[in-house]
Amino acid sequence: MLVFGYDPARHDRFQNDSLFLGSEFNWSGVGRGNRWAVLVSDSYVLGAAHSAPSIGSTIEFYPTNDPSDGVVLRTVIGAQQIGQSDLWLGQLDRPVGGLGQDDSMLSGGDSGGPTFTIVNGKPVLVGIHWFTYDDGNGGIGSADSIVADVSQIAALNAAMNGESLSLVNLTVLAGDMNADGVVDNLDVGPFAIALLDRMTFAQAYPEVDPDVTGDFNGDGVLTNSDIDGFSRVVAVD
Ligand SMILES: [Ca+2]
Ligand SMILES: [Ca+2]
Repeated sequence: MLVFGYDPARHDRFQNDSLFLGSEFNWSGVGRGNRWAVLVSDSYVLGAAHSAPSIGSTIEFYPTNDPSDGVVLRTVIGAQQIGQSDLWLGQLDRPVGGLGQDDSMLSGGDSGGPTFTIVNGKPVLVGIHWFTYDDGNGGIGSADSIVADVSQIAALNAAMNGESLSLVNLTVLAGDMNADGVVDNLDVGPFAIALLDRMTFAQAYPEVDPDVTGDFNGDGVLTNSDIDGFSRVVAVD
């Protein structure tokens, strides 16, 4: 992955710089050893098979963003490639206990590095940077995987000896304008703000796309024509 305008102070959490743009989040599950490895459960990590940590190697995890503030060390004791993909699942010698949960990292030279998106204010893992062997034009190419492929999820869970991935439901709840998971009277105010002042709404509810959550007539935008539909779901709930 190429980060335009890359600046270690802003983009590399291991620099422990106050400018780091992810400083508000917990990156404790993004580990590194001789290769990247990101936690997906208490004792399993994901990476790229072509650039995976070797068996017996040590993975370092940092409970805070500060690499000088203590380190948690674990050893890779097992690994397997998921199907024919470049997705790699590694097993640690013992659970990390409380690390991980919300993590992210962007870096250059990053095979095995994770990609995240923010859902409900927390980073959610969406991909591992890996290598594709066939670009469809007779060559080879590099791309991000998307972990949320159904067959890969099943294969990962089956290989984790009773541990499992925590999946996030990205289904949009129509009318949940304040993103609290329910549609009720508390959504009336935000709905009105979205209609009248998009800038204010975006600042108050950055995780909500009003043209998706507030679109009740299916034309892809929130307008006064959606008031009737919104009123019905609020009244029902
Ligand atoms: Ca709501
Ligand atoms: Ca609409």
